Amino acid sequence: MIGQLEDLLTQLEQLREQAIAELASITTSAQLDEWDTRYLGRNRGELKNLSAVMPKLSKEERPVVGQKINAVKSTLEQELKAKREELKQREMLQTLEQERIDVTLPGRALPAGHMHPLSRTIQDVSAIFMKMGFQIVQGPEIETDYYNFQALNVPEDHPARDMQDTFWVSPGEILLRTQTSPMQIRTMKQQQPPVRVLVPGKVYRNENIDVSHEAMFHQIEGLLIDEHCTMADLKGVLERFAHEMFGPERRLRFRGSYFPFTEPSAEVDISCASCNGTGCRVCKYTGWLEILGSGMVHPKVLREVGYDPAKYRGFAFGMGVERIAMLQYNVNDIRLFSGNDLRFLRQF
Ligand code: 2U9
Repeated sequence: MIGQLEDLLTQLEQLREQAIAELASITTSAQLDEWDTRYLGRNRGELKNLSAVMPKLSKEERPVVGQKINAVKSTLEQELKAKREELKQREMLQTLEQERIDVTLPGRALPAGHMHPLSRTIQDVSAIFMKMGFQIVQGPEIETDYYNFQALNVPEDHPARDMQDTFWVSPGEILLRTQTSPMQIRTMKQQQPPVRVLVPGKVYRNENIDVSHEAMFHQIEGLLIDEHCTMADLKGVLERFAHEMFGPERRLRFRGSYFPFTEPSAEVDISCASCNGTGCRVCKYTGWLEILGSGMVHPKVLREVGYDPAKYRGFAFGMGVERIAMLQYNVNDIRLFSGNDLRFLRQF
């Protein structure tokens, strides 16, 4: 039996050496799992196989072999644990290496857009009037006949209705607003004076399209209502606007005109920047460019919204945003603003 014992212990020692030698060449977790099953596996592992002889051993031999088996097992388990840790570290380093980011590479530029020139003009104009205490308000583009015409002193048989060719949603009732004025009516019906509002927005007119006419365009209208408001206030506010918008050297000219919703009414011209008022092609040799319509709010309009015309006066004005932007940026065709041609838009 002694020879057999020696033999068994040698086999166990060889198993240990062989297992450790193999372990050294293992490079992946999958290989390590295989190694684990092969040597330490509870079912058919090599160590388990050698332990199978235990019952056949004598009482004296059993603890000797048992100790050796336990020693080999514990060594292999320790080695396994160390190897697992080593592989984990190595795999982590590999991942880090593969996923390495070169922070010195130049970034990929995102295509950045910018504000539309009309939006910029609306912002520029709004900023000037906001400094003078005007509030910016916006309202519906689909309106009723009442707010767009009747409340503004444009009755059904009034010739002004021929002046503006309207897009009707339901004829005589619902329409696409031809001006932003219906919003001023809404504002006045909601609050008592003083009123100081600026209303930018889209308006619609059934026009023949050409370099200076579109069926959809933008307007900015302003309204101020207070006690003791006069035409001098109107002139002062519009002059201040023109000087901030186009430069302090520009001169203004007020020409008598007619609108149903204002009385008296005036059209406002600005001295031509190209020739400084001496006359050139830009101003058609007049020295002046029309930029605004304006006037004192008609008493009928004040009465319609419930204001007492004996107590309150007001002035109003309106401008076409495209027209202002064309003067501002020297654009010669209104259709460019809604054409969405990037070659045009990128110039702003
Ligand atoms: C209320 C009372 C009066 C607004 C006004 C104009 C004169 C005007 C045109 C400019 C160029 C329209 O875009 S355009 O074609 N506008 O000339 N607009 S006074 O008057 C109002 C508005 C609201 C309650």
